Amino acid sequence: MRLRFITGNKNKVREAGERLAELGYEVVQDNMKPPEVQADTLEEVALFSAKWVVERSQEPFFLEDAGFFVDYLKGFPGVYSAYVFDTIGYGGILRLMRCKTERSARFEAVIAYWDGREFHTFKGVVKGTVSRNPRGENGFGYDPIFIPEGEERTFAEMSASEKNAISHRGRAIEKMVRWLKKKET
Ligand code: ITT
Repeated sequence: MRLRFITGNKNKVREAGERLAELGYEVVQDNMKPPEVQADTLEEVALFSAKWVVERSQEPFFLEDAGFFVDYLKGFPGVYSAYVFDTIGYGGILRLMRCKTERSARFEAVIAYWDGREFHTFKGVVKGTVSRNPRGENGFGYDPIFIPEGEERTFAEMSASEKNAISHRGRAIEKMVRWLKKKET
């Protein structure tokens, strides 16, 4: 079965595509560029974009909004992750965290799926810590500074499939697939 993924981010397509292929689905990227509203939660951001898409095309699709939440910074950059990445980058986050021992953080991803009639949301979370220095070449975004729980390597030091097996995105996708499979039977 084919799933339309509305995103401009090729890295997301690659990761979601690999995870979904393992689960028996094919991903097709659609770069419609829906606007992203500034809101308090990833759910609100995802649903705002998803509603904009449905006003233009009613075919089933999913999109995803993700964020990096640092506890010491009271959840910042969170819903501002894309803007912060494009401005101060992960180097800016490391500077804000210099000499801090409280380094817990998490990634969250919220998928909004439109089945042609209504929306369904699926959330994935991965907890971990902010590294002292950036490490690794794989992945994208904040991956070089995030060490998932139970690991010593950053996401950027892991292979795509290792990241996918435990990541916020991988987990949100698994939930969506579980729901899709149930719907099919
Ligand atoms: P869309 O077109 O799908 O919206 P985007 O790149 O704007 O793509 P988001 O707003 O969901 O994506 O993501 C916010 C930022 O969080 C993004 O710019 C990345 O830098 C970062 N990010 C998202 N997922 C990540 C991941 O798996 N690993 C590292 N950083 C990630």
